[in-house]
Amino acid sequence: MGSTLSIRLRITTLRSDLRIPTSELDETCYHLSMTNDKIAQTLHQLADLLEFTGANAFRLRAYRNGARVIKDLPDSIESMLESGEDLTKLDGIGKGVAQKCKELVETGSLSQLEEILETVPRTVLDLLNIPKLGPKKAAALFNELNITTLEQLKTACEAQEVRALSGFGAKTEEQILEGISIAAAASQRILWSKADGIVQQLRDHMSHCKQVKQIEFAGSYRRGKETVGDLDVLISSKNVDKVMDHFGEFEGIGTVIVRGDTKMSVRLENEFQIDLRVVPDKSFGAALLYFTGSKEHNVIVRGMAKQKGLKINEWGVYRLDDDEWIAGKTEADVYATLDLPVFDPETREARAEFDWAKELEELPTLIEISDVKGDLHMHTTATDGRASIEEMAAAARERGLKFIAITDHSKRVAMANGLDGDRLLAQWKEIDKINKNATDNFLILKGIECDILESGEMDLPDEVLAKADWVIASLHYGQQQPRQQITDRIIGALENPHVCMIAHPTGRLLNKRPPYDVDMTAVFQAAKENQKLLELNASPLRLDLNDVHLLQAKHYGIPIVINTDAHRVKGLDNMRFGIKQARRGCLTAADVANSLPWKKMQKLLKK
Ligand code: DGT
Ligand code: CA
Ligand code: CA
Ligand code: ZN
Repeated sequence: MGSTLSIRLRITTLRSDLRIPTSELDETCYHLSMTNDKIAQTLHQLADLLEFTGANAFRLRAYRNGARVIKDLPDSIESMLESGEDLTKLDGIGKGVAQKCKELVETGSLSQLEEILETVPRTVLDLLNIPKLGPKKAAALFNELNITTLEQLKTACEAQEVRALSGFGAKTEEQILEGISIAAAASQRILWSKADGIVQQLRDHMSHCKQVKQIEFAGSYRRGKETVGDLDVLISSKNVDKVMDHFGEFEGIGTVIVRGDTKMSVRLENEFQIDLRVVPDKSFGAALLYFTGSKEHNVIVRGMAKQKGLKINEWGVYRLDDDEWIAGKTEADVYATLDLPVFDPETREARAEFDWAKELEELPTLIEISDVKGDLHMHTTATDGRASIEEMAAAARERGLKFIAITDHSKRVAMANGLDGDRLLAQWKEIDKINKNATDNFLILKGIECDILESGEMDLPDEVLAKADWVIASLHYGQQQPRQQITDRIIGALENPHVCMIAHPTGRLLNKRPPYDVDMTAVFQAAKENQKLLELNASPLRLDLNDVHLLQAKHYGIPIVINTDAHRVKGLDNMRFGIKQARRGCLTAADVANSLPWKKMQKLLKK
């Protein structure tokens, strides 16, 4: 461990010397770097595909563990290899994984992966998106029934062929059928965080094209929707051809669907679609407004234009009587013709924004990441986290936070080594000690993420919870219970005097698991009555509460706490996804409890 740490430190200092400003890179020799995330993703994909070939489990585990380690590394594999570091010195990286990393960095691909893809089509990976269908079962479907797509699987289930396989049954077949629609949706819409990764790469790629005057990423991505169906890229330029040529060279493009005079659509190798529009500079604002949407927002904008004797489309604003172009260069110009302010893209859903414009002097200032002072949900090595209390605290300080709460799991979550009362009290002693030794005002709260048991009781006794600074209640088990039972469990937790907040209140996992059946109106009422807080979990997989619930909670006057639920140091960076979602819920800093210092935040609670 000691040696790993010293290597990491040395490389960090090395790297800053090595770093070359992107602008200095020659366009022709420039290629997208092989990021740690991309390496990890490729290793995962290799392991997943190997499953279908019946490769031995030990190797698969090595690739998956390696991928996890690489995702957590503070330094890039690429620069480590560049400076001749031996990757196998890192914990959890063996010869095989190190070799794969080298091949990926040097060639941009893996020959083994290419080989497998000749016999196993990539579409089988969609099967892995079916909830409760593990890799082993997915492989059996492929090997024994030759199923390679979700559609084929649906047909086979309907013909009752699946239940005949060993290890399957009528019940499994039913669950698979139910899960297929979730998996189908998952292969169509990607998480915002993933879209954001593509956006950064594409922005970088297009920055090397001199003909690009302005570039913006519109559509649901710009509105910050939690999942994105396709990406809408908008560019202003005088040279459409050169821009489209350069766009066509973006790494990862599988097929060009169409290329016209102003529009070009491509599909990436993973099927994700990108639409590009190239417009003249004087239309950029009009096009940006148009392609940002939402459709509902645009409908109202067009209606207002008509009433003023104007017409709006992606090219500009025109007078209806003589068809004269009057505006279009910026969004502000276009909105101004309707006496409207420039709405934050996250609010353009035709929900509250037009009322605000009518009733308020100024639009509300939505919450920003710099408003956040504390993060009140995170895990450590005591349970399923990967960093110690002190490491999490140091990382939170680096990110400008003033306080955090350590909230490891309670004992019911046995697979995460959840804490019983004794271990928890021991952890709190340690926190007291760390706080005492701190030389700044940074505060670590003694917290717990306590499970709401299937019976409705709390997983830890009241006398333990009473000693906490901060108690989160979560419902991880019994999520299939009927609506009333789940609602009662959550309300029961809200009525417990020691509970401060309900975490991820609807339990959804985007593209993976629908929310549990819960009466949110009853939950809001109980939270209000008991003066409790509700979480906006910032994990890009959860984003729970959703935008509509956030706006409802705001109307009830329930303070929201935006937390990362970090299980590793880097997880703290997920705060920005929570902020996006909060803005979609039209929250201002005043609506968000952890924009207050802890002393003031505490006063929001009855306790
Ligand atoms: P997505 O891609 O499903 O996540 O959602 P959006 O909102 O990005 O939808 P998309 O890609 O179909 O279109 C991007 C924006 O372009 C949309 O928000 C509004 C605008 N737009 C697209 N098609 C139409 C249309 O037929 N009428 C109007 N008024 N606007 C449209
Ligand atoms: Ca879109
Ligand atoms: Ca589109
Ligand atoms: Zn948690």
